[in-house]
Amino acid sequence: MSKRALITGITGQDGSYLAEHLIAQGYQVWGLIRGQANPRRWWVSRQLSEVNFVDGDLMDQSSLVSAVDKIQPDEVYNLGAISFVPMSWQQPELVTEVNGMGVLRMLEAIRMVSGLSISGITHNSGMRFYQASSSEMFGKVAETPQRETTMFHPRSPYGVAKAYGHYITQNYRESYGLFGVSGILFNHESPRRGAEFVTRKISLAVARIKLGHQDQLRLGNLDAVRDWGFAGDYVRAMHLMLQQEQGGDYVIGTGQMHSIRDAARIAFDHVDLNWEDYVVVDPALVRPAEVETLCADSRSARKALGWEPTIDFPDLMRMMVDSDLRNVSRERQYEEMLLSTSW
Ligand code: NAP
Ligand code: G4F
Repeated sequence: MSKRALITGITGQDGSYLAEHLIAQGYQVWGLIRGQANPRRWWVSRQLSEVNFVDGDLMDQSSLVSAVDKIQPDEVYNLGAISFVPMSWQQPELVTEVNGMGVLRMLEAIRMVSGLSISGITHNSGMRFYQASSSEMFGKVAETPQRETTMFHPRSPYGVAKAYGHYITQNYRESYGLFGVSGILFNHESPRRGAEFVTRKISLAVARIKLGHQDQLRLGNLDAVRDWGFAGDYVRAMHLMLQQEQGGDYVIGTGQMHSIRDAARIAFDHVDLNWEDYVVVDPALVRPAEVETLCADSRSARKALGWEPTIDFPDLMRMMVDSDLRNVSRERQYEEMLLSTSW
């Protein structure tokens, strides 16, 4: 019998890489999909025809109970969230509902369906749960690098909601003996990254500028520093965390720090352009409270999981620029075809 996995956030960057990885490991993969006609469902089906879908929303408790009851998953990966940090100042209540309360709702669905109760603590049995915690919880960092025991000081409503999700996962582990894991993942990127995040915003702009579709790139704080890795590497770590003997917390990152300025320089260099000729600082893109630096100390996770990243940041940026050069030139060819067609 193959193992069954339920993934929330299947239409996102990590959901797609994780689904691919689990299918390759022989899993039957189910993706929770929300909305009446989610347009990204089509994209996932085209990329991964083996993925099964079940309707549900992290805002809706009964839909999560139905999904868990129907699938009876061995492993639940809760990746669904509003993941763009600036949105959490614009819609703090919604972000808290999805990213914070959504975790509680998923834990409750697992507890109800698998019959866990306080009086009958059963250790490490039943469904295993992965929560997508975030380095954004460290915020105004108490020490560098950050590890599992570093104090949290979130700087955005997003970070605060993620901290709630993190603690409630720990609490269900301690209260009900649920096999719950929090992966405290540092920034991870890929050609599938949303265009609102800074690395993809840069790679897309570099491709468009190189191919003559754009003439400048507007960015916010160039001095912010992140520990960026490749999403394909990080989903392997998620899976490994659920294969351990017991639940726990794991910090995952590369331990390498780069600034936004470095990211722009690497990407423009790759197409033989000078970043300073194109990047414009736009104060409107600077955040009300910034996370200035992040850097992971993932020694404990590497030792426990036997995990290592395979792609460094300069290669990752170059991979993303190459992919966007292909995307932009395909779009251009399509536009030219449309223009040249006489209907
Ligand atoms: P992403 O690309 O933005 O994907 C987010 C996913 O969440 C989408 O599939 C979206 O589905 C889904 N979602 C949004 N609202 C939902 C709701 N109400 N109910 C159910 N699903 C909902 O994010 P990602 O980069 O893959 O990140 C995955 C998870 O890891 C997120 O929880 C994120 O906060 C966390 N994380 C990410 C990073 C990183 O660097 N990427 C680092 C640390 C933690 P729709 O198609 O329906 O919108
Ligand atoms: O790419 P970002 O938007 O990612 P951010 O805020 O670090 O959040 C990502 O990583 C978190 C893990 O630490 C996840 F939990 C979260 O879901 C998400 O995946 O911004 C990175 C940095 C920030 O300091 C920001 O101020 O880039 C700076 N930045 C400068 N100019 C910009 C821009 N960010 C964006 N998105 N757009 C800009 O123009």
